[in-house]
Amino acid sequence: MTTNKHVLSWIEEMSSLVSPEKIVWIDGSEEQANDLRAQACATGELVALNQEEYPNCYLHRTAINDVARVENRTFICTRNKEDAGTINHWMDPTECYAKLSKLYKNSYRGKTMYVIPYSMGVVGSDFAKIGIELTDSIYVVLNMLIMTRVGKNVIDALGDSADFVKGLHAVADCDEENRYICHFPEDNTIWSVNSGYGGNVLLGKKCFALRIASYLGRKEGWMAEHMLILGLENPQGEVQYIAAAFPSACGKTNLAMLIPPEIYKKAGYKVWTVGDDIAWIRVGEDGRLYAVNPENGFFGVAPGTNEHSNYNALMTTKRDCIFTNVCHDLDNNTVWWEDLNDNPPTNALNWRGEKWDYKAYNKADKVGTAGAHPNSRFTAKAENCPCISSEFNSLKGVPLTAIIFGGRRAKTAPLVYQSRDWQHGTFVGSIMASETTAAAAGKVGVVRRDPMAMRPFVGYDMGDYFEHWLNMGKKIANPPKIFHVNWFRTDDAGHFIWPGFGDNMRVLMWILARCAGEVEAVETPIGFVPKAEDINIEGLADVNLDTVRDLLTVDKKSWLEDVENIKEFYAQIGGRVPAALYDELATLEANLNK
Ligand code: OXD
Ligand code: MN
Repeated sequence: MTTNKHVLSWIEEMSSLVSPEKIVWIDGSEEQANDLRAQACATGELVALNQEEYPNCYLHRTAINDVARVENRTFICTRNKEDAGTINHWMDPTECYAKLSKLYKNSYRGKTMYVIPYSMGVVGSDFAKIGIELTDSIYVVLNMLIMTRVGKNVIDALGDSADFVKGLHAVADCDEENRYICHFPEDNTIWSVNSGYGGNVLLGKKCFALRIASYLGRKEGWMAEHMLILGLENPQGEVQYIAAAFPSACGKTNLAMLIPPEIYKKAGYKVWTVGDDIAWIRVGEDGRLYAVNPENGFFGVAPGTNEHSNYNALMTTKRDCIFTNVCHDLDNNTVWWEDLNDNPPTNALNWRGEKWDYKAYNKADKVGTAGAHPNSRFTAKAENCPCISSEFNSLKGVPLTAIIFGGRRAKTAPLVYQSRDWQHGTFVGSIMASETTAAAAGKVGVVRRDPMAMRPFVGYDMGDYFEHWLNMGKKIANPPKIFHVNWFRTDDAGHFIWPGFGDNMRVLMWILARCAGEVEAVETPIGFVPKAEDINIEGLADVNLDTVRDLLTVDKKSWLEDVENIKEFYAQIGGRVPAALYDELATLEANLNK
């Protein structure tokens, strides 16, 4: 497929380590993909679903001990420990290569090495970056074919260059004790071993498009962010683009694909999806920020996805889709997950592949009793999404009018507030906090600080990352305005107050009105909040003006508690937190004490 000597010698070196029986290049063709699907079905790695209802759709189950990203086994391996920062786990690169080499040794014996040349971003655009993943898993190949742009044109675009990310993956024994997801940003290299779960093994996604890319972005003057991108079209046909960062499983895919409430739909508003997880952002010639989604598909959380919460995502999964760890309805040979509908299958296998009794389902023990694992996924093609943006394949990206940060806070953060400027907006991003979810292994429901939703994904020191944000601000003549939202405030009984989902558009409309200078706001110690009457609640049954007032309150006491927590967090990040952010923290504290 190539004569590129950098590529060939690296493959040679890796294959002498892992000892495959043979090497197969993935060319992106439908014939080859069909062949691989047939092989995977023959071995049970995939189950072909009812092809009438779900054409070209398959089910896969991972190992039971391998169902989520593993942050405690994810390492940034820079030569100087300080460059990885205190938030990341660090290993010395020489030590790490040696340690993992032992685990890789002969791990492909009797297996095929698949070589996947892929591009993050449209091949040939200024944004695009190339990677090659070596893997022993057909499941990984088939997922990469959906999530990235794969094939000969990628290798042609690479030419003789050595500028590609080298990814080595082995499911090996899937041994939890020896599972490692290691990044060597200084070598453009990713090594992942003993896992078969998406976030750990689809190396183009979190590993490359966030951890390695954030490192490259700092070096080269651009940004790699954990953000969805959506376009909001008004009745005149003008589209404004918004990028938004939320921690894992806070509804990024739902927001990216939202269906406007009736009042807006009738008036002719539309929402278009550019991306649901990752944004690569550069400064354009006009001094605005331009964003692309470097992925080519969606790796979405299945449970909770239904006709009402995310009709567009559901439609996207109806063809050419790989489902992972969902419930298998044996009567219809289809799939099911919690909250898909009220008709759980009575003759089904759960995510572990065991006979499942839907009556035993207990919300408090989802992992134990649910039909689908709470972090079960669909891998679906972006082109199958009914609301995919016409700019999805744009070479220059879409201009950003607003950036939104959000978290899952039961009490502190109001429904929405606007930062005063880029520096303050960077501060607002740096203090983001949320409750942990099932997307990463570990405890669920604990509040943790998650700056820009990038805590698990920055490939270098977090303080340096903040500095990079501030430096980018200096290069943007027309910066987007920065906001913070919280859809998850609860009442004293623990119920969500704001309806969320499509109704979040009402908040987006205020945000765009602010960006256009069309609406006033109230200055508070934390930034600008809306006047309650400026959030359009027409047609909402359970929300009145008092509810909105309540959602917009800034409780000084809980914010002052937060300030103490932020101080601790900044101290934990260490000496590289920029002075400008400490100034913002001091201003916040002084404002709250006024
Ligand atoms: C994801 C995540 O899978 O953030 O997108 O965990
Ligand atoms: Mn994500």
